[in-house]
Amino acid sequence: MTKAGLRQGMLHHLKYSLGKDPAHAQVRDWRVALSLAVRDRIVDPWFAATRATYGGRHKRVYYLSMEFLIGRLLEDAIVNLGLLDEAEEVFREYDVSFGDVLANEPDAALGNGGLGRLAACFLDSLSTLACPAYGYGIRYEHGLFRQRFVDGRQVEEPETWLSDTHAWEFQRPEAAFEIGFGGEVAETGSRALWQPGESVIAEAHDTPIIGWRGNWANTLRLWSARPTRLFDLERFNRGEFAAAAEPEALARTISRVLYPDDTTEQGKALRLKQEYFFTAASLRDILRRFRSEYDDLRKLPLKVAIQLNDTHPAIAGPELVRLLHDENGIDFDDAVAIARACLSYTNHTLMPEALERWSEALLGSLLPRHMKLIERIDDTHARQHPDRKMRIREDGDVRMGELSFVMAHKVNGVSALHTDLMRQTVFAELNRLHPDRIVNETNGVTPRRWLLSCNPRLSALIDRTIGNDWVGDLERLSELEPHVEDSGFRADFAAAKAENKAELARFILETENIAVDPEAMFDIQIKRIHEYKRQHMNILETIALWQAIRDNPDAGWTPRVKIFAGKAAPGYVLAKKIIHLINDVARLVNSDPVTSSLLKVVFMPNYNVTLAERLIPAADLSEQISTAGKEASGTGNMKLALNGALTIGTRDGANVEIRERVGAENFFLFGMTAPEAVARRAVPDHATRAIEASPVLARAIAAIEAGVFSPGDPERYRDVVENLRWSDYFLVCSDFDSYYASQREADAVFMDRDRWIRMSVRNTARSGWFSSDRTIRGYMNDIWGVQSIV
Ligand code: GPQ
Repeated sequence: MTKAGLRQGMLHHLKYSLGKDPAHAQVRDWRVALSLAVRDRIVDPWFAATRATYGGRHKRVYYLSMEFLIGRLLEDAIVNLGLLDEAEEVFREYDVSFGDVLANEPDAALGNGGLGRLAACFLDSLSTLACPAYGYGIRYEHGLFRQRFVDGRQVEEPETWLSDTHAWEFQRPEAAFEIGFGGEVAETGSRALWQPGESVIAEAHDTPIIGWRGNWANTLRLWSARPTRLFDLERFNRGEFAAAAEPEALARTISRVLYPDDTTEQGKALRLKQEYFFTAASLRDILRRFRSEYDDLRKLPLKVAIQLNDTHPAIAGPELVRLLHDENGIDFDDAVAIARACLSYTNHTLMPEALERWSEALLGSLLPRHMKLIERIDDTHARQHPDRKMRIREDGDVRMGELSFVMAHKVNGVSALHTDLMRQTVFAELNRLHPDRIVNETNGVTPRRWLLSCNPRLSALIDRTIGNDWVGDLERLSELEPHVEDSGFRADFAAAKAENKAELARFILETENIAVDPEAMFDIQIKRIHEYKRQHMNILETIALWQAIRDNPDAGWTPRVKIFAGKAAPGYVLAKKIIHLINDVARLVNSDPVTSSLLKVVFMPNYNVTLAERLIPAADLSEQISTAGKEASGTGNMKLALNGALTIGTRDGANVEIRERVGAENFFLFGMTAPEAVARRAVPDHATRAIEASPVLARAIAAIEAGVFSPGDPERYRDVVENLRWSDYFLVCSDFDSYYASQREADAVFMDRDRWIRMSVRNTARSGWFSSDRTIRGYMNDIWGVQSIV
């Protein structure tokens, strides 16, 4: 593919798809024309991949996920096709800013956070590894809300990624299935047949996902809902115009918006409808494809591996049993065995409030046949294991984690620690009954987006130093290690970081109107706002630091810029309070002339994939400070370490494995271990005791209580403070001193610039294992039983 070819393709689309000539083209026109030209280049490898899969009668992987946090796709596709230089040159010819063209693409936020972004990284790796796979999800009309701050408070606005031309997808009106809800179950003899009371049509939209080097493309198939009957003409003709459009509006509600929760369960009937909607459509599609090639449904597990990304698609178990048993006459026990051999389940949290449960009443009314099948699955399993104490059904609820476990042949956790805790806690009994079922697959991130594209300066240095094979084989980064002794290399490494920081400083000035010192330590915490992630511990430490600097401004402090970004679930009052507090602290601290050259606090609004791509390459310090035992894995921790940030972190999730790999001496560890945290929580008054024992913490809390950050409104943070003092489930107070001390250690090391850079290089050089290519290989071998096609 040459520059001329790309130019020609783009001009063709500008003219024939958009009806514009170059002289009048706007940035959007260029962006869409380029996207279509790039998409054209993907179609051939995409077809070839499909043909190779059919031709070789290969097993396929189906990744079912409520969320795919894909972000922008254009640069990724260009990079994977190796067309970056060509595209840049073409735009230079037309005097159009390539950066502006890329920035014109809407950020597709079809996910909340880590879980959705993991699914997106997996898509990239599945294609890179030439693993025949489909991603299945929902084509939300509105993705995750847009976040703004009004007087420091989070305000949510609808997001409209589709209104600005999404150039990647192919609509497939022919790939449509009718999905039913409610109604009755008719039992005739031993057979049961479900007659739904209402139904909607699930319509497919396909986005091809090209892998690194452009050799293989898989499909992301997203379902949108439309009514079975578009429009009630009779009512319209009677003059009932709004009523005539009602069936349409109702049906479309199902794929209207992404639920904005992250690690909290949202028990809404619509959510359950969404879950069944996309799961049922995907299973029908999977069976249709299987049947087009094979006729014996009993052989399904030989050709089909279905991965459930958390319990959101857990209804796949009973639905597949229903399809096999009710609709195809396969004996119930066999149907269960076949379904189980196809299905596997990934758990992403142990937090009880995040484990999905649906009431039997709701399930029974929305999915009456499935409810009966769940009872039968539960009873059969209980009969097979008479010593079992727990059941899938409990207190009138169906526990979706238990259901998923029972219906899966493999269940995986997402870091070594998390998987161990799964075995010991939520799934202890099931693990005893099925000791081989739980496996670990530590998360990973795609090096294409999270190093090559987002950090061109560091990538270029790595290329110059060890060649570019690392992009498809991230462990090759270890070849950087010997260069840590080369002062020229260290200087270049430091320069790349410095330029990234200067660029971010300019962006912060432009967008937030805050001047930050690019030489200061950029200390970054970016993730959803949640008590367990402890952004409030970070802001308490910030307050304590500010107070300490004011006490003695000339004590040789390490200048810091504290950067926060992240969204709070709209209904999560305390998380929103934490945002408000951070913004209040920022306002006061940033205007304090005493500390202004030493400390700045910036909360960047509307955290999304695009913003992450800006922040991560500029980070010096990565905040991974969750209460031990609570963060299943984390993936931001991996992205930041890969880009040379040093971690300040607890022994939680994948932090443990990051520390093992980068070396304890290159990691700022603090805080209790998971078992220590459990023990500490049992100590009466643990928080009050910790506050009493820590004058630094007590003073920081006192300042909040006195209204220092909320002048005239000292009550504003009463609930935050009361929670810390009297409950503090997440042990902010008990971990505070250890955290504060670790921060001061980071200060000291940062002053020794050469030492910091050596540590930073080692973080990059030793993070290669955290590639999602490695993770996907693990799933292929341990869970799916599929191989790369070469
Ligand atoms: N995670 Cl249960 C989410 O992003 N959303 C969720 O609803 C649940 C989990 C995260 C989890 O908190 C992180 O520790 C993981 O790294 C991530 O999933 C991917 O496994």
